[in-house]
Amino acid sequence: REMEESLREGIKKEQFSLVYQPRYGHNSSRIIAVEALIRWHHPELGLIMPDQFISLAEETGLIIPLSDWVLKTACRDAQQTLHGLSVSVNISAVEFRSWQVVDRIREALQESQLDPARLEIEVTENATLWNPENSLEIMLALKKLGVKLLMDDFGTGYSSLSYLRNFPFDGIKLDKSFIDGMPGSDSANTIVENIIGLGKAFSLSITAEGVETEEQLQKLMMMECDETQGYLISRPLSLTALKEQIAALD
Ligand code: G
Ligand code: G
Ligand code: MN
Ligand code: NA
Repeated sequence: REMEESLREGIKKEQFSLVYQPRYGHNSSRIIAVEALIRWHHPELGLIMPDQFISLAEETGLIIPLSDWVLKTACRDAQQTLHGLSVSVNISAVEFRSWQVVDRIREALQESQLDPARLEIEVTENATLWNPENSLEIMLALKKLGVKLLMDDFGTGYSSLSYLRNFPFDGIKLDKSFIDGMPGSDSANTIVENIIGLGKAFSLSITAEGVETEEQLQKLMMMECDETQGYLISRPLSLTALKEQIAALD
């Protein structure tokens, strides 16, 4: 396919950049971490968002070199520029079908000299479904490296929190679809409040994703949600814009 060829070429020529979306702590005045999100700058087509090429990368195996570039760039930026902040990287479920993922993450850490405790790996629950025993072993090996594990898009799949408890996750990111219904929908409020409560019972940090309004933020703070992320607080930013933002907050 034509798109596959241009993705292959894009990887070779490094036509990508990362933007970073801040994640804020409970009182939402402090950035505690940033999520790395990839962008493709195609020479003819211009800016291409990940929704339009990640699944192709997964199907073709190009996700491996692409994700290696993301890991290395994010670790380097965190080590050289984002002092004190954690950085999270999205790793595709397909990458969790192979032990290679452990070596690849170890290599990115070694190359950048980043403290492993500052790297967070975001995976969707699909990563646990392919071969639960195998993926559990892989996740335990990642924990041994010292990185953190976050379950992304929580609530969109089939796992219950008790199932999740069998995997060594440090936190969950509550999917935007739940936050969208807040605070108007009683059922959305109830679901979010219960997930926050169960998460706390299992010592998982809870991030609410896709927070867009002040009302949602107030409600989440009342529910003692640990962390928030969303356009209300900040859109994803270039490294330069992020640095300015951090400096302005100091
Ligand atoms: O940045 P944006 O909101 O457009 O991201 C859309 C989707 O692409 C999200 O589900 C996000 O997790 C995914 N995504 C963004 N960057 C990466 C990446 O570097 N690797 C993988 N595997 N997925 C990514
Ligand atoms: O699947 P994942 O959680 O990694 O996806 C993150 C995606 O959500 C990114 O594409 C990011 O740009 C997007 N995003 C982050 N905050 C908001 C928000 O407040 N509203 C909307 N609509 N999208 C958001
Ligand atoms: Mn994510
Ligand atoms: Na998510």
